[in-house]
Amino acid sequence: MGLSNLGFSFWVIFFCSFSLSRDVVDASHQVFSHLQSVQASSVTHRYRTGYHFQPPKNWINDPNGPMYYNGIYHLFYQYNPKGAVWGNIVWAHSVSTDLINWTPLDPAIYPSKPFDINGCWSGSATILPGNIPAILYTGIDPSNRQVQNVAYPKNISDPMLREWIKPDYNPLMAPINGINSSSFRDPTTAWHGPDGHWRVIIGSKKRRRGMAILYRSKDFVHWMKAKHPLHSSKNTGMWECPDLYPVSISGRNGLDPSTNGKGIKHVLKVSLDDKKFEYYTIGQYTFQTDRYVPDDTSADNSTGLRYDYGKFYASKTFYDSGKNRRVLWGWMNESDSTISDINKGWAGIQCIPRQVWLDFNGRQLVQWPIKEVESLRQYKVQLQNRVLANGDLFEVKKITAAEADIMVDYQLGSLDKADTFDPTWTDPQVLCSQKGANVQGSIGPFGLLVMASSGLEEYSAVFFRIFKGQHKPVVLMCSDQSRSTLQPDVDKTTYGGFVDVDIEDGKLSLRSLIDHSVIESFGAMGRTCITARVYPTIAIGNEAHLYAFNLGTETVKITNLKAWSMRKAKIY
Ligand code: DQQ
Repeated sequence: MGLSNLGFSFWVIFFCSFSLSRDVVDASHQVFSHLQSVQASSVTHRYRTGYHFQPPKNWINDPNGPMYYNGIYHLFYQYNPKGAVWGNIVWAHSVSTDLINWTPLDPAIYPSKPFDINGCWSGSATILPGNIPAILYTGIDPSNRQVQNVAYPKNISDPMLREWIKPDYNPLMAPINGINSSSFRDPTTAWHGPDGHWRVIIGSKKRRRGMAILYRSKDFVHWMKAKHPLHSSKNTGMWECPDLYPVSISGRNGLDPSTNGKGIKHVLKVSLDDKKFEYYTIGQYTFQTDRYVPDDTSADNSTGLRYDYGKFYASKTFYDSGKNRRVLWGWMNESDSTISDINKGWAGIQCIPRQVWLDFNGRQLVQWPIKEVESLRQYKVQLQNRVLANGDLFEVKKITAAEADIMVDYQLGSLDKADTFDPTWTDPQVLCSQKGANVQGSIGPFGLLVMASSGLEEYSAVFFRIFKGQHKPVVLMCSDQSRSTLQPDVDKTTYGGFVDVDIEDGKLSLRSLIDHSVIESFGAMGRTCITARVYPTIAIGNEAHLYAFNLGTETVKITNLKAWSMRKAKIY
């Protein structure tokens, strides 16, 4: 089926000869004032994506105000119209009917009034009664205070909602009564309670305590700060882009933000400004007290659950009433240097939107790329029942390996043979860094080498290791970028996450969406997700290859492998 064996010795020589490099994860958007308006002289296409969302040029960060309105999806995002580093931020705007192909429009919200003259930062959309969309966003005022504003479509009968107006009664919320004016931002979608009052939370902190400040309103115009935050957690630092939403304890359907009651849990996600990653908890939100209490199965700090254990930040969900699902967007920053971004003329992409729902065990979320992405699948290769012994490697041929969707189902042998898990191994990222793709184990490492050069001088490895835990097998998923490029000036951090899945039957799966400089991977049908950005120098375009491998001493079987070449999406 278009697959052939590469010799074991060849593979081992290259695979075992690399050393790990662990760079520091960069800041989400550092301020380079002198570079903010440096125009891109030209746009380099080399690492541009084929089907992940990105504009033709310049810097992008957080997805803002995603919504489904009258049959059209709207995506706004933080955008610098003047250059490829963060600055001059406006809300760029694109529309779509399938969340995959997009039509760009003019920026919807940009600095023009005293309450946002120094910046239009992140926020969310709420559909008000009467089917009126409203956007709440953070404005930066003339004193550089962060304030919360509202904007409405100028013409509700324009299906594209091109123009937005900002009422003069803005700002709705100002940092008074002890709120830190530089740590008060990113309003969520509002929801209303049985008392008919609206609620919204704003990200903030008090000293090192991260918090979600709660406001209430009867009319969406006058807002009152509640006495206590909806939730806070010590030593977590500033909470950016909070997101609170209900999930059903049974089934995958999404819920309107105001749903609560029996059979419903809530999710609170926060983006940690200090760490540049996010965590979420599953918990109970009580309308009557307006308090959110995480379940004791969810760690409420930076060791907690993550949507994605790789490059993924400032995410936001919305309820897609058209398809009755909850959809997650996240920003994927670059892993190269600022100077490379200026030379490329662009920086930042958005993830493939993911449907999210509560796992049947109630302990975590499950995420899966929205079905619509499958419309881009073209040529397919498939193979079944392929056994991989220790050191085996084979190439998945005939597809465009730089623009692909690949799904692999594994059948493992006896789990008794697994190496013993040391309970002091609490940090999966450290474990993946210490036990990279070249470190032999019993069950694993096995997985995929993606964006690989034919001589394996360059590749990224997405793989699993299985350990014998005290009560059940421990599954570790890693994305190892240490050999992803010959370029020195790139963050090659190895990422990792544990996978909370029952594998007593020996079944495990991996899916990767590969798109030139992106590897978005989903372990165990979306129970653990890891995204990496890579910049190969050899494994580019047709020189990129895809391999399946096993370096564990135990044999693993690929029961089913499907891989598709992906078509480019129409994005601009
Ligand atoms: N990005 C926005 C802020 C937000 C941060 C500014 C998160 O509103 O807190 O571009 O990446």
